[in-house]
Amino acid sequence: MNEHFQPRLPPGQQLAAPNKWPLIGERGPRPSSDPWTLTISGLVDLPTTFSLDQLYELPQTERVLDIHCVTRWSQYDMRFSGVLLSDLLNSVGVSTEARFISFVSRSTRNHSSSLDLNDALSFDTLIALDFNGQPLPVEHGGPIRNIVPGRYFYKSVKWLEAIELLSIDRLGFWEAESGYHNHADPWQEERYMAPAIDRRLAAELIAKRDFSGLDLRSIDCSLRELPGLNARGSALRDANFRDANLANSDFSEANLSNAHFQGANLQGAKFVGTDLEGANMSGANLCGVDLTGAFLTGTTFGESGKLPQIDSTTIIPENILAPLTPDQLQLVKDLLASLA
Ligand SMILES: Nc1nc2c(c(=O)[nH]1)N[C@H]1C(S)=C(S)[C@@H](COP(=O)(O)O)O[C@H]1N2
Ligand SMILES: [Mo]
Repeated sequence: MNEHFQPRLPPGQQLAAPNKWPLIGERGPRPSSDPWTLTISGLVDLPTTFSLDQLYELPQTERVLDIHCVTRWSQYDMRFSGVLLSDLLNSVGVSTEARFISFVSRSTRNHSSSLDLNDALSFDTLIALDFNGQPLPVEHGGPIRNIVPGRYFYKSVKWLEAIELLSIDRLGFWEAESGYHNHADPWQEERYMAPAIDRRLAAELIAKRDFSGLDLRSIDCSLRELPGLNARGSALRDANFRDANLANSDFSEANLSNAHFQGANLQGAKFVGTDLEGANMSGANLCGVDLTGAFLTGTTFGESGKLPQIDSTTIIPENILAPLTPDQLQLVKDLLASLA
């Protein structure tokens, strides 16, 4: 094998179905009757507002690239075109003190994301206007979004309306709210920052078996005895429940994206309305588990030959399965069929 061989799929990612582009996060921009514009301000020589027409009149560049979502799905060969960030920045002149660049969305929650300016430029960041030769669909960030190759897709902001050049970094929405890693390199699996929760607090909560309503991102509960855990409405992104005993636990409405349940005993546990995007349940005991209304984009049920255990009391409604990757969908269908 060529010693420079690099696989195309970053570690921990799964390929989405051909031509499928999942919808993640906000579904639409902040309602406004203002025409779409893109304003570049901050540490620039000539703060400028471009109309959509003006953006289309600038030289258009096409890029075919792979996108990688932090919730573990990837898609190859996405064909975007628009204006190169470097071309836009050259036209306004960047001050020498600028170190960071913040991309700001027309969003009801003031969504934004930032990058080191040198990274943004070295990646050939694109201000995308078109996808597959058509205007970018609104739900995917049309009419204007930035596309950052080489970073998890949360760095690519939908409904882009402002770019600010900064001397000091400003954390974006997901980076501040969800603990998503600010560097976001999929090849290093930089999904989350270090957890904010201290060990003593974690130990107390584990002893009480009550996580309800709390944000305990990346908490380590591997191998723990936690039967009957109350985790209703909690935020447990990236939590580690490998090989834990969670029989009859209640995770209703919890955010469990990228949580690790490999080998866990989940008998009788409730996952009603949970966000399981990117979560992994391979080898878990799912007898009597209720997955009604769960979100399964990028969820893993089995890997490396390790299947979960299910029985006739396991509730996996057909209508939640569509977001699974083709391999995982087949695996779940085979499991369900083996019961019949
Ligand atoms: N304005 C805005 N931009 C956003 C988000 C969002 O919620 N709002 N989500 C981010 C995340 S986490 C991802 S994975 C991608 C999803 O883009 P898509 O819905 O077009 O697949 O958009 C990113 N940009
Ligand atoms: Mo994402």
